[in-house]
Amino acid sequence: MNTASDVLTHLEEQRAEVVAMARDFATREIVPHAAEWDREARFPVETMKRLADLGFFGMLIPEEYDGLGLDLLTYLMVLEEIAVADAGVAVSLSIHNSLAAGMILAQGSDEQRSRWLKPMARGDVLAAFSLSEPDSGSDAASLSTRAERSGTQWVLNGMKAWVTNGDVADLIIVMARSGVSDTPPGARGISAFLLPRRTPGVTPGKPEDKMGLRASHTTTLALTDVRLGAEALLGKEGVGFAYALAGLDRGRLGIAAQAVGISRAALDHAVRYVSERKQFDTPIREFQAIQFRLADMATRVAAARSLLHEAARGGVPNAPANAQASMAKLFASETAMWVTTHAVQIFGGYGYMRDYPVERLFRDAKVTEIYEGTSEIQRMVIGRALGNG
Ligand code: COS
Repeated sequence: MNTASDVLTHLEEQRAEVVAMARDFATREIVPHAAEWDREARFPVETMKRLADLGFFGMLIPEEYDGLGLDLLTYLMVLEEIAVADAGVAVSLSIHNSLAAGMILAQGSDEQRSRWLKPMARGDVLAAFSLSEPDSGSDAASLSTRAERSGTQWVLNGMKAWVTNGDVADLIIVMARSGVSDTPPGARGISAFLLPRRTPGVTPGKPEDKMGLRASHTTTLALTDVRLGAEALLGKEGVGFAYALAGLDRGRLGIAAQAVGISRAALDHAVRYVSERKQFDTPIREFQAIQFRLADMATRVAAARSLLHEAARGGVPNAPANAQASMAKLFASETAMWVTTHAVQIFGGYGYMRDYPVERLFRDAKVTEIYEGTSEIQRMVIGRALGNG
């Protein structure tokens, strides 16, 4: 009979194996190309296929649907490894795994799970998530895309914004206000729909010309008389906003893992550079100003990772359960911005040049403080949870 400690040992061995596989793949197949993908704003189709072959499109999908069925912590550690190499690739994977697959697993009917999860796990279907609109960002419940009933069908009209994987996804989970004039404003009345991207009337915009995360594509999505069958409704009508926020709780852990990966990469580059770079006839690592800066960087990266891992286990001490993902995302993303800023400073003039990787990491870090909820929204979520706790 297996004891609890046998099970734990097995889980830890499996975790170490999967994380090592991710690190190895990222080092060999992503790191050498990341600068080029950034320069050319190229979504790396072939590399995504190889990631799918490793099972990384089905990390949280149970084995019965052909997924790897990883636990949340292992999944986040894999994302960190991918983000060390390229944070753009990491976010494409995070949206697919945490948000899209997570929402179908949590709210999908048996039919919807069978229809979508297997092809998603195999990598035949890449998925996206679409909540924001040009005029609806932090105030997500103000969205105005409509889903109206027409017989047994739904007809969607509206404009969505900032959709990661928007032009390359096969399936998009879209939030729209259902019903017509009787729909109340705000969170109530929003529903979630499973929208195949090639449905007539779906038009992704051209990829946005972004500051960072340029290997991932972000687009608008124009919806014009898009007809969907009744089977496209995910979960219950009118509860889509709560599903989206629950999805974002998982998604925000993914962004925290991405931010830890960016920070770790910046720290690694800085540590190597200070041994090579000499000023005043001395490797700059000998200077205490540099040592203290690196010490603070390393400490913050370790703290961000620890908080993330505690949040993934749902066990941040003395923290309300519904604020843990926000805490991890807030701290990890602000750490990423802080650590990359200091990495650029250590590199001096070279750090400001596109030839050096810390410049890209600095640009990549910024959006982690913005998307899947700005730092201000995370503070609001944490503050409200404290008030209720
Ligand atoms: N999980 C599940 N349900 C949740 C939830 C969560 N984490 N947080 C809130 N809900 C539910 C609430 O219980 C409420 O349901 P009831 O009306 O049935 O009680 C409903 O969702 C609305 O919640 P709330 O009243 O808190 O909504 P607000 O309009 O005040 O918005 C914020 C809450 C601001 C936190 C939300 O709009 C938000 O997270 N905004 C940022 C959006 C974002 O991250 N966008 C990025 C998208 S990816 S680029």
